[in-house]
Amino acid sequence: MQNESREFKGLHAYFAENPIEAHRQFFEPEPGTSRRGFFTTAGLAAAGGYLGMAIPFYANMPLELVPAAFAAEDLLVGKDGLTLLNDRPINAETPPHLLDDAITPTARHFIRNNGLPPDDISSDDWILAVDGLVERPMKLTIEDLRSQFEVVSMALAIECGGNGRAFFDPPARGNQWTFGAVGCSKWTGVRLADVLKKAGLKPGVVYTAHYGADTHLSGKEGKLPISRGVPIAKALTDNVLIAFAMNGGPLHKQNGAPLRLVVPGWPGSCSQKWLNRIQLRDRVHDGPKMTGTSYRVPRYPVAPGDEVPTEDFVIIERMPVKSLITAPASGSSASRAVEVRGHAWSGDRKVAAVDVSIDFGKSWMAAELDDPVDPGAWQNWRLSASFPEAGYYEVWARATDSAGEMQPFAIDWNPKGYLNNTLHRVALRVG
Ligand SMILES: Nc1nc2c(c(=O)[nH]1)N[C@H]1C(S)=C(S)[C@@H](COP(=O)(O)O)O[C@H]1N2
Ligand SMILES: [Mo]
Repeated sequence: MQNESREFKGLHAYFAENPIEAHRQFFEPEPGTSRRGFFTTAGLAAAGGYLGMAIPFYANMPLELVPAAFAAEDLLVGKDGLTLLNDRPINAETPPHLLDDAITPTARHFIRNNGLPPDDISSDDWILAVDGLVERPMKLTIEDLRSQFEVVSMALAIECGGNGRAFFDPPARGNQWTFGAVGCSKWTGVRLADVLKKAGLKPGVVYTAHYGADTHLSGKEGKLPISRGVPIAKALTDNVLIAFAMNGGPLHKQNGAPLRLVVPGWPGSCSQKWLNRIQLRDRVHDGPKMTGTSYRVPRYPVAPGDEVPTEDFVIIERMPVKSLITAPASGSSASRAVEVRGHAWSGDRKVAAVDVSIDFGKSWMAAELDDPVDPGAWQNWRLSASFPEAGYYEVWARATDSAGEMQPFAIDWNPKGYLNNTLHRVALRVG
């Protein structure tokens, strides 16, 4: 197996497909040496940072054994209960009932990586460059950010543009996110707007370009996994943060430590992790995953399965209105009286109402809905539901935003499986 074909494949998928070949690649002694264990030339490239040491009893390993160190728990250190969707790059979502907290704990914030996180994430010598169409290009340490700008803490929601992709039919390629590629942690950092104002915008600035220190799966020098940007007006909104802390502690390594952007309400891909450069441009940014069909949808409605010419795709900006039921857990049993709870959000807008149905949408009850704790945070809601008799029920939630936009019942299909804001249904056994 060539490196090329392994490029976009997780280790588990690789072992599952061809265990004997995978084992040979990883564990056979390098030809012409007596060296045993992990570091064959080919195995080294593939093993990357997974294990990082030799296996002295290599010779005893059954041929098809996948080392237990490759289990999900070891890839998801510091995370609690996330479902691993891919191990190379690491992608993991949070089951809805584990998103019940008003503010998402760091251990429950989902992970969406396009490449490999950098190894060196020490915050002391981290540098953020601000350049392009600015009067005063800057190179800032995290200490500079802390000392030269107002430090703010805000709860801000991040949702991946592909959240809900798993429910598209015909299916869309990519991570099969169900509900949990969303989170609302409390982020601490400085406003991007303040940093850009200090740098001084030159006339003609149209768009930002964000760069991070993660590396491409191919290992090719200088090849970026992702570099996206936002229109300058969005960048100057005062809830767009350059964050160096999360929920009062450090950023998690997989969530961009030591520095990231948080652009609430827009596809998560705008929120560059391991942030080391912001460039201002006189045109729409054209970095990897900014062009073609990435994070774009057809500019007109299409029927499921339609082919759409690439030039008819437009960049996704705000995320649509959506809600999540975090209690009760789907598939659980409950008594006749239950508190139904969850969150709702609508990019750049407020949610005006969340309605809940327990009778398959025949009637709806208005949930109690909190204001966002900060502009850009999701809104928490709750409702006491009582069920007339024992049996199978579904609890449905449907949010409506300040512009009257309401979650649809059926999926609005698009080729890449973005923006699925279909209402959330939870199965419940009332006993
Ligand atoms: N440098 C970098 N930034 C990135 C990504 C990435 O792969 N590399 N993924 C983006 C995508 S697609 C999403 S949805 C969010 C997810 O943030 P999280 O992993 O902290 O939940 O990070 C964004 N920022
Ligand atoms: Mo994403």
